[in-house]
Formats: sequence, structure tokens, C-alpha cells
Amino acid sequence: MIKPVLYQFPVSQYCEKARWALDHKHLDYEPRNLLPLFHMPVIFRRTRQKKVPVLKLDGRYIAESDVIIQTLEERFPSAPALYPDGEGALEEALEWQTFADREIGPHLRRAAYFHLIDEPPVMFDILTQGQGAVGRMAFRTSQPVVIRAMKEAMGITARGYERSLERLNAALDRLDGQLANGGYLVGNRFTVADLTVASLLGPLAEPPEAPFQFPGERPRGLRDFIDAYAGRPTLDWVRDIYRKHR
Ligand SMILES: N[C@@H](CCC(=O)N[C@@H](CS)C(=O)NCC(=O)O)C(=O)O
Repeated sequence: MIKPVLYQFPVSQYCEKARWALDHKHLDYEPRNLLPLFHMPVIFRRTRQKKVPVLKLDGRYIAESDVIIQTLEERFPSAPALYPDGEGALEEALEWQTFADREIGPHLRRAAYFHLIDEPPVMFDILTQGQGAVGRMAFRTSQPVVIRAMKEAMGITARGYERSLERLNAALDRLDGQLANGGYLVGNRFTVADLTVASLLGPLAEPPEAPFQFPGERPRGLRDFIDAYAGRPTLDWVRDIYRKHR
């Protein structure tokens, strides 16, 4: 088999979701690290959409983290499986995946960037992780344009921040109830449901096993934001899931 290629932003939670699925299946793959905005022609030419992660597998380009996992499940079903056995359990696991993809990923991302986007040196260090000298230089010269585009694309405003906090808090309330006794979200083994929730909440739980680690100290605003969630049982669960399965 030709080595799969993962087009990614190292910092992205959805890319972490895809990376974790590949690692869980013990697949050897080549990460291709892209810079925001610069990624667009590369990704659009291959997939007719503009988001990462994108996986090149068997000569095909696959976009959307849930489709990447579904494809890996079909191609490597027992390597080990991320889908639970049984139709009902699978439906439940996929529902958790959709819930986290919609209610956690974009909202935690927007809330975190709200505290980071106006910190140019920190943004530089985060977004250029995994880049060589050429990528870093290209990013340095175009950083103001990239930051403006990111603000616009994610709707990073005070109002957007408040809306995302509401959605994130509601999602955590639901998960705190579900995970009060620990364990797994569906059945009695690790599935796509756990992988999705844990990877998308990674930036809030700060597990040491996560491949992307924040470079240096977090700015005060972000630190306070994260610390305000310290008592959430779901975040202890995320750290536990990372410890056991990442
Ligand atoms: N639904 C997508 C979401 C992926 C996503 O939001 N990717 C972001 C990075 S975290 C992205 O590529 N943003 C760049 C853009 O939209 O141009 C998935 O599950 O893969």
C-alpha cells in the first residue's frame, strides 16, 4: 500500500481527530503540514472544498473527518475497530460524533481564538508549527492578511464569542451528565464517539499525550478561559481517555 498522506494544520482539533484514528489503526502515514489561507489552492484543487483534514488514501482524496474515519473503518475494519458492533450502538456512536463535530469543535475553536487572534507572536508560533524556513517566512510576510481572513471566516467577535460559550457550556452540561460514572460513551469499549469528543475538547483539557502542544505559556486571557472549566468532570474524562488510548 502507498503511504497515506494527511493534509493538516497541526493545531487543528479536527486534524487531531483524523491523526488519532490513523494512529489507532497503526497506519503509517505522511503528515503534510499546511498554513492557513495558503492551504486553499492545495486543498480546493484536490477536493473542491477548503477544509482540512484531507486524507489521500489509495490515490483518493477524502475530506471531512467523519468520512475519513468511515473510510478507514471500511478499508481496515479490524485494525482495531472504531465503530461499535451492532446497528443501534453504531447509530448512537455516530450521533455523538455529529454532536461533538457541531456543538464542540467550532465553538471551542472560536472561543479559544478569541483570546489568541490579537497576539501576533503567539499566533505565529501556533500556526507555523511543523513548517520549515520557507513556510515561516511566507507566513511572516502575510500574517496580517491571514489573521483578518481567519477572524472573518470564524466570526471572531464579542457576540460570536458569547454565542459559542453558550453552545460549549450546553454541550459540556450534557456530557457531564452522561459521563458522571466515567467509562465510555457507547458500550464498554473505546469508539469513534470517545475519540471525537476527546480530540475536539483537547485544547480545553490539555492532555500531555496530545501531539500538538501549545508553544510556551498561554496568554492570560486564554489561561483564564481554560481555568474557568477546571471543575468539569468531562475534562477529567478527556484526560483519562487520552492517557488510555492515545
Ligand atoms: N467538518 C469538518 C471540519 C474541519 C474544519 O473545520 N477544519 C478547519 C480547521 S480546524 C479548516 O480547515 N479551516 C480552514 C478553512 O475553512 O478554510 C471535518 O470534520 O473535518
